[in-house]
Amino acid sequence: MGYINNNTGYPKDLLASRAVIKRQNFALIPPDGLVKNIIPGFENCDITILATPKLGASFVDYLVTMYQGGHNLQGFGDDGIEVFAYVIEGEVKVKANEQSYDLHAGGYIYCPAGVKLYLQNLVSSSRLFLYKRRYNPILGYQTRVIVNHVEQLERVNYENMNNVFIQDLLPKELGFDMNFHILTFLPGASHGYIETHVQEHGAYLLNGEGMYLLDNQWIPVKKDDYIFMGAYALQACYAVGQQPLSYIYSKDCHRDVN
Ligand code: UGY
Ligand code: MN
Repeated sequence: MGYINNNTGYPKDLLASRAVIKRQNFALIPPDGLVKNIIPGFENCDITILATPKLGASFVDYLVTMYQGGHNLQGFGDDGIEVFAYVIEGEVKVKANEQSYDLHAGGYIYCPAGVKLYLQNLVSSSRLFLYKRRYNPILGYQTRVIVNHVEQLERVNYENMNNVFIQDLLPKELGFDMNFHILTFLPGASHGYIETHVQEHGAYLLNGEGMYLLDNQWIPVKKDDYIFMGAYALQACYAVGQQPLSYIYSKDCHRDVN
């Protein structure tokens, strides 16, 4: 008979499988659990390492607090490694390709693989969201240093919703193998559906609070939380409270899967 397991003689499980295959596919890291690390090159800075390949990410995210005189004059980044920095608060001088720029909160810089990023804090304390990843090149296309401020970016309705907005921080060009975006949900707004996709995200919550669905688990989230969403992590959220919920996040793009 088709519903009898031939090996044991017991009936097959027809309504649910008892198999368990569990892989960590997301992480929520609130600020109270963060630990401080020392990383060569960062002087007078506290660094917290967030998502890494150990968590399943193809990138590394960091939170950096730079104190008075804090700097990285050795250069962040390496051959083959692209880097990105976003100023959460404070003011820093950044330098890439011998050009310097002063960035305050909302300012950001992208450096292509092989271009080092130099950082110098200009005030008593600044906080940065940092990212690095091995660049995936394609023939005939390049990236370049991008320096900008989120106030300069167009804010467009996200997927035809009038209460969710997106800003693209990097050019939508084939040379770029990832982008950074800021999504903003007005109170009560939500994703239009539960996303299921191969791309990964590292997200830092800039404002507000909400409920985030991660692999079918609803979790309360708020400003200063960090979320890693691995490939295929189910994901959606809605904003609660009086303020918009917004977060900056990375997303790999423009490449086929090997
Ligand atoms: O671009 C995205 O995939 C984005 N909407 N994901 C997310 O907000 N979790
Ligand atoms: Mn997504």
